[in-house]
Amino acid sequence: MKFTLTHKDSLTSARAGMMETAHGSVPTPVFMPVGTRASVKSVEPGELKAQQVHIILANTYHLYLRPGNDIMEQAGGIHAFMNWDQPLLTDSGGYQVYSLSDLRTITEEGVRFKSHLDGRNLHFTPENVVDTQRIIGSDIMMPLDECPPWPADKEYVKASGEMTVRWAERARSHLERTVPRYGHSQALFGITQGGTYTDLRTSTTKALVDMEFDGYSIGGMAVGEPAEEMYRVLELSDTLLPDHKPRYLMGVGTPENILNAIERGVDMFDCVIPTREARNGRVYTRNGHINLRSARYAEDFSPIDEGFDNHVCRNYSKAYIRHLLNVGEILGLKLCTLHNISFFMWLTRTAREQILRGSFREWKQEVLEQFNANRQ
Ligand code: PRF
Repeated sequence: MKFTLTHKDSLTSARAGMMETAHGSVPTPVFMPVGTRASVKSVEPGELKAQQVHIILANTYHLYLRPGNDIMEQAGGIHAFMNWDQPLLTDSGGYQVYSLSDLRTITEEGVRFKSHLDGRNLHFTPENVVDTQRIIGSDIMMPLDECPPWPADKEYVKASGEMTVRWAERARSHLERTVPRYGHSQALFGITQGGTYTDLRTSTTKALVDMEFDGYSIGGMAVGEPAEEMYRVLELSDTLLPDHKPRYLMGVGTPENILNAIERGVDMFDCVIPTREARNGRVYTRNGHINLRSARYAEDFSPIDEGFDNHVCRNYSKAYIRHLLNVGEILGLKLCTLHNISFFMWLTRTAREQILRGSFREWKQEVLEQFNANRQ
């Protein structure tokens, strides 16, 4: 996988780049909508492209449970299965095992757990998680890792981070012993851990950088730590990660988190916020988020964000979408989802334009001031 660093901001650590994957190029910074089970809930691939989505994320844990490797392989991989012909990244499932499954035991070998669906006993290892991602056929794969909770004591985070590094090494060696199944190349990133401990974050990051992955994911963040702690870890990571590889902050975040992370050198993001919150009626505007289920919008025939140039704002009013949500029409969820995806894509796309123009810092400040002005 090729990553070209197009421009580095002179006032901040923000970067504009271009990532080339087997299914096409991705301009960075980029937001990746979440399609956990091979679907960005309620939205078709063609509609994602119309919102200028370049790359989506799916999950090894969920796809391994259902439909399972056998069906995924018969389908010819995830791109053919879901009719998405653009780049796709898979998370390794490590994080989901910790958050979803029952009775998990982590050993040096891997993680044993019970499926949250039917209680089946399952075992993920750094090797079989690579095998599953070979079968899924994602363009960018993640190694198995452990994401410790926050706070966690230092001894635990140290041992866990060291194991994540050994697991990354095993994933790397196994990758080299296997071949892509569908004729396209697949990249593998390393995931840094170490919590918010400076020395531990430094040592895991350095060890992974020495192994030369195609890119680096910053894991273990957005697990309850204060935003300032996360920003401090990003500033540290910025000094340790190579310039010429993409950097992905896993599971982040709000528009404010995203802009602050871009300022600190992050290139890629994924988060359920735009899609999950849409299904609760929360939609994003340049003046902050609003909840369309509220009765205050019952007679408001203006668009979600006046002057915001996207499909939903050009064609539908708040009153109409509020009505759809109010009576339980599924179109309501879909329009909110499309709108929020379009908003997050606008955010990272415009950040890139501003970086290229040399005006990122000023723009970011204006966007956040406007976004937070009417905070309720
Ligand atoms: N590891 C993996 N996936 C993740 C995370 C992680 O640490 C996070 C961080 N909260 C989100 N998704 N593999």
